[in-house]
Amino acid sequence: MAAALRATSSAISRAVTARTPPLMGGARWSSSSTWWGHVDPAPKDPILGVTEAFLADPSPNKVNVGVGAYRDDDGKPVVLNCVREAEARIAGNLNMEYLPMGGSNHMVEETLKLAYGEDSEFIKDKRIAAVQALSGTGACRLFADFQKRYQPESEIYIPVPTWANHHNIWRDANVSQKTYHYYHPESKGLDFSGMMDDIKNAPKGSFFLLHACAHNPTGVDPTEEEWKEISQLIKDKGHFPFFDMAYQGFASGDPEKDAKAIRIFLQDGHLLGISQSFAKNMGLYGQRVGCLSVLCEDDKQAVAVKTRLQQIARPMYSNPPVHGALLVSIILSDPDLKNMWLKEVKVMADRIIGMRTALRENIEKLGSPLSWEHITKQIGMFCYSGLAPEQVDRLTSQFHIYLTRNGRISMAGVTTKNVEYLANAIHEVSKS
Ligand code: IK2
Repeated sequence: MAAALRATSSAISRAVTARTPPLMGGARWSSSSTWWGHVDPAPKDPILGVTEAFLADPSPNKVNVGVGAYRDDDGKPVVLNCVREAEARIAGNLNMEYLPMGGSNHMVEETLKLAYGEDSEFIKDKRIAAVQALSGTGACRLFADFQKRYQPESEIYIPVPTWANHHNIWRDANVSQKTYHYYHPESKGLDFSGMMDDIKNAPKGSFFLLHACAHNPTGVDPTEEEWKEISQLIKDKGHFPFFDMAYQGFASGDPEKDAKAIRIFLQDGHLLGISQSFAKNMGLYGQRVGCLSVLCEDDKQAVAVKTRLQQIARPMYSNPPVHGALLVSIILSDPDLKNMWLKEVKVMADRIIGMRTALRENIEKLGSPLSWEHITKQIGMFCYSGLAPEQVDRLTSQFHIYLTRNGRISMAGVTTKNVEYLANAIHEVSKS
């Protein structure tokens, strides 16, 4: 028995040694080296680093329009009333058991209705492989890993610009990346012809990452007509559309309207993937609730894909967290709570739309000769101001206003109290 155990343990040890990679940078361990001496500090995250700098600034005038997290008109984080109500309902009634690897089936079922439509034939026909994910980031990452595993030669086409983390996600999943034209700096709108050319010229069967609504960072979305043309061309070229929908409800105030692009693609008969997040539209940022879905050819394929998604999740985090998923499933399945949620989403979207008008009017009132029309034309949480990195630096050093260096202003951080100050600072740095 002891000999058998010894043999097993040395076999395990040999197997582990064989899998252990050499140390980074070509260095191998020696008695004089340290384990982590070759590790350099990572560069600051371009978005989260802004919040760190804001927090460290003692100025009483400081303004944070960096991170895309909703604030009320007093600049305070918001917990929605529907969420408070759902929390009250579950208080004391819960055990803390693990969810299955694919998360809460109830939450996933309700979430799919938001993206695919309440009466979607694809839901009825069980053609959608879907799992709960660690918010939108986790859904994108799970998909990227799935793509690498089952379409290992494929590339992902990412818009320029995009949410900076998209690049990290597909890079870490080892999927090679290409870009497509999206934003037109002169018009501060969509570069539709550039985008169409890139879709046309991409090798057949490429993957395209599309922002379903409220594009981050530009706030520029294609019109319905443009989406129809994009969908048709992606279909003709045999590409795979993957929608990142982190802001459903935040563009128009109505989650149904904001799903328009996806519905057009569904009508056109695409097979597609969708990442959904409840960070913004339900204010569940830190709860990390989201969903990854892949529309398949039939129910059998959907089962296979779902089990593979679960298999990818298992060694990373086993199963997703339960609390936020419960809140989402309670809110979406109770008609009163759902109505309350829809109203609250609209309040958030409308406050942002109101702040766009106020910011533009305040800058124009100061006599700026530049055009600021794009502030009110763009939609969603962000305004892509067109300010250059040096102008952003001045906003921060002179006025204690914090934003990403690409000139993106999170409109969620603009309030009736700071809008005049912000407008004045933007006018000052854009004058010369
Ligand atoms: N996809 C997009 C396009 C996003 O904008 C986000 C959230 N970004 O918010 C931070 C910021 O840009 O200031 C996500 C996905 C992922 O969000 P989450 O993982 O929180 O659901």
